[in-house]
Amino acid sequence: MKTQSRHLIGLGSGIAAGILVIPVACSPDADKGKKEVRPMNILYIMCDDHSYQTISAYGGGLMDTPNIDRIGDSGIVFTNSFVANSVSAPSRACLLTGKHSHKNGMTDNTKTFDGSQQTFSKLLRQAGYQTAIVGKWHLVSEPTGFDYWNILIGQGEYYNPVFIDNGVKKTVEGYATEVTTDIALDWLENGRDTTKPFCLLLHHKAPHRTWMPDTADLGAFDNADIPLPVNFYDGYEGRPAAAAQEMEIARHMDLVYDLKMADKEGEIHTDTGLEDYGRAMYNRMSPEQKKAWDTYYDPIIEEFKESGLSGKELAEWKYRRYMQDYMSVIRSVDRNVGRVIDYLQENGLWENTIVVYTSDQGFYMGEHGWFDKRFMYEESFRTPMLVHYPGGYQGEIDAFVQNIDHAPTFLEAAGAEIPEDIQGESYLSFLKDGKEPRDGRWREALYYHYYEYPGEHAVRRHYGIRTDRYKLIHFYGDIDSWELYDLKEDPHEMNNLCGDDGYDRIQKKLYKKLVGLQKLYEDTTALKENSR
Ligand code: SGN
Ligand code: CA
Repeated sequence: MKTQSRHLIGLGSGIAAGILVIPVACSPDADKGKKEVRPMNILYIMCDDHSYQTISAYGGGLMDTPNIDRIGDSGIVFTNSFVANSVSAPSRACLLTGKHSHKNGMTDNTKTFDGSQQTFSKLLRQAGYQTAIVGKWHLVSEPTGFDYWNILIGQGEYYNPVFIDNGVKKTVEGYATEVTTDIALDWLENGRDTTKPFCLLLHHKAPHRTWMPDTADLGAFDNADIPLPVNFYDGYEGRPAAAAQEMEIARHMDLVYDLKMADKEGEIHTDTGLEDYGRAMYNRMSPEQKKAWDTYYDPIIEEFKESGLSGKELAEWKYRRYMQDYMSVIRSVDRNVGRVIDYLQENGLWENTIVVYTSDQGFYMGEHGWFDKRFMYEESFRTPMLVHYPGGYQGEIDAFVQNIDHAPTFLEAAGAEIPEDIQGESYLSFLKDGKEPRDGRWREALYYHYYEYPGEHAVRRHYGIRTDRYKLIHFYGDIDSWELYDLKEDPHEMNNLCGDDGYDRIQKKLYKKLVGLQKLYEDTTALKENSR
């Protein structure tokens, strides 16, 4: 493991275990020199489906995200951040519990989260924090362990979304990313108890499907250079599960629903069953919102109708429109992250608040010809993760971190005990001084397990292990196949090396490690599937 330092800034002597030592302003003479010890606040910003490819701090070159980058500029850009199960509700359960899906019970999006179990928000509360969650929740059961919650229903809506404000439903006029930010800022300004440290989870619905931009951002990427990924035309040779998915831009992305071609004449029809939903989401808009929307999309719809595109031309047109919409949605996310950072800075909170920016999983930006996520392949397994830790390390960290690590990190930062049954590891030491936690015995391999099949997009159940160079995956169920990748030679994961004589020794070694992790995490389902 190597870390790459941009520059190490002086560590204040008061920074220890995430505890900020603030000199007491008006203390009586007898107390002179005494310090008030107060844990840092925590602001965890998580977007839904935000790919690292569309964050400029990760150097993707697709677009600029100056505000998200501010978090990394003053702190750490984690270049190897991953999830344990690349789909929303499971990812959120991993975050809250610090445990893999088989331990927290939330294995897929169809389950209901058991809110009676241990979560870091409950433990932070016991440690004296005020806790809040605003935005996408997606765990079906009511939030527990939060002093304040104001959440979207299910996936939520982009326009005029309905929130459940501590149990009461309210439709809020406006665009989801703006509105969610407004609610969070209002809580910071008026709702929180300033005598306590806070932990606020700010969960945006954006940029989830169907990537509806704010009217303010329509057309922002009309002239952008959006190159086709090198493996856009993947034929999936040697990868039966990849061949069997239903998330191809060319074949499964709906013209009306996903690409907003809901023409007023009703002449464009699609056969995915999603057309009506596409028209319904437009109908949620106010007359002013519709006007701005139509001004932008109507000419595109007309041009599309006249073009008569088909085959590769149509696939590439779809890809480009998808990316333009997706990036326009991110533009609003970035602007709103900027509003939050400004608020913290203007109110003296930036110096005592840990700020995390991440996503519930990664997303395909046309790699392998796909949108969506779920696979253990790099683009959906990885997430962006940028962390500002006041007075802490500044630079890039390339050690493996995973979403089960946030819970123990926040607990350690709060000075609270980390329960034995938490499976993640605290990355606090990286934040403080860039050093590997556990005296250099940090994890060398990651474990992953995805369960949602049969299900939307038809991605088969699979589990696997990733080391710094290799990845071994086992798809199981109606497709039973092992895949092995050499990420150094084949970063796009096109060449399944399973069964290749030259890699026999490596495969055996990885398999042994995989079993070791399954035993460590007690994933009995996977252990049984290994030899079935
Ligand atoms: C919705 C989407 C899917 C997406 C899942 C899960 N379909 O069902 O494309 O994979 O959410 O996403 S949609 O027709 O409703 O848009 S997740 O991020 O919440 O896990
Ligand atoms: Ca998601």
